[in-house]
Amino acid sequence: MAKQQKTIITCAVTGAIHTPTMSDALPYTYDDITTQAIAAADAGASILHLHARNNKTGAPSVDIDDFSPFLGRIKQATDAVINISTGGSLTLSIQDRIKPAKTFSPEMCSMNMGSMNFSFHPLAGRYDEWAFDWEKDYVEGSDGNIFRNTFRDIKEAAETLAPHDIKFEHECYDAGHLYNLKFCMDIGLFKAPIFIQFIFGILGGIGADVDNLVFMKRTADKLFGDDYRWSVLGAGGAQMGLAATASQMGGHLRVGLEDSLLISRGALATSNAQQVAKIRRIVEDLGSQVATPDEAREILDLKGGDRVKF
Ligand code: KMH
Ligand code: ZN
Repeated sequence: MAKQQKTIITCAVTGAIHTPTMSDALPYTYDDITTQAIAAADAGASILHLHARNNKTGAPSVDIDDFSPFLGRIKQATDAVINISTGGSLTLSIQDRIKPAKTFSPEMCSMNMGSMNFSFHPLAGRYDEWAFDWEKDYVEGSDGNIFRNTFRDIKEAAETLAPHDIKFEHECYDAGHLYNLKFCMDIGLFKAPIFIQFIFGILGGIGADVDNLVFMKRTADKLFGDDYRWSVLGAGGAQMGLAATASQMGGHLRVGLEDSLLISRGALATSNAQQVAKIRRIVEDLGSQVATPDEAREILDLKGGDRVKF
């Protein structure tokens, strides 16, 4: 019988969607991002997907100086694969967004596969008071966001980062993004095995249900055959259910406070590690095993933690 593949847990620690008002658990200082990332790795995450934020206000940042204070500390304390976002701040140019990956040459970074509406403005209605000045406008104003990832942007990002031998987490928010990815592979921008993150439940992308997961997986099978590995991210309350379903379907999964602030419907998570521990327990209870960082490196064909620049 074929050996069962282990499940890779990615933890997306802070992101650029949620704001400090929404949860006391959302890490944004350098120290909190460091501590929570290490705890998430200890709990079973073999990949840490990282964004930076302003240390004082929690505003999303792509400033190199906002990454440096935590990248080295996380690397020293864990063996986890570091994945640096090239997505966001969502409204910045691709040139600004890829600077952290270009500077630090991590084992992985995100690569968003299409332009889209990307909004979380409905969240604004839940809060009367905000901890920081920037938050209200940022959240409310996201109804005017275009998350720009044109073919030209993707080409520029891929070509700029190619010398770094970084494995991309291809963020696909809808079926068209899979076709964009196929086109980019056909013109030689990305080589197999590619790693696709199927994303469900972002306002602007495909909805969060199992039917859509099966559809995205079937479409990817058709386009990429054996040339891809895959993982699932469900936004908000869909996070745990879709993650568990993905592991049962032979895929990998992503949790973390970037994607959901909840531990169960209606209850805020106390930390990233709490979400990782929960999904690990579910995966193991259902008879699968979670991958160690080195197993994740093997499954995804990564360059190795000794070839990063931080
Ligand atoms: N926030 C997620 C829905 C990125 O960092 O490039 C997608 C994401 C994008 O993680
Ligand atoms: Zn991200």
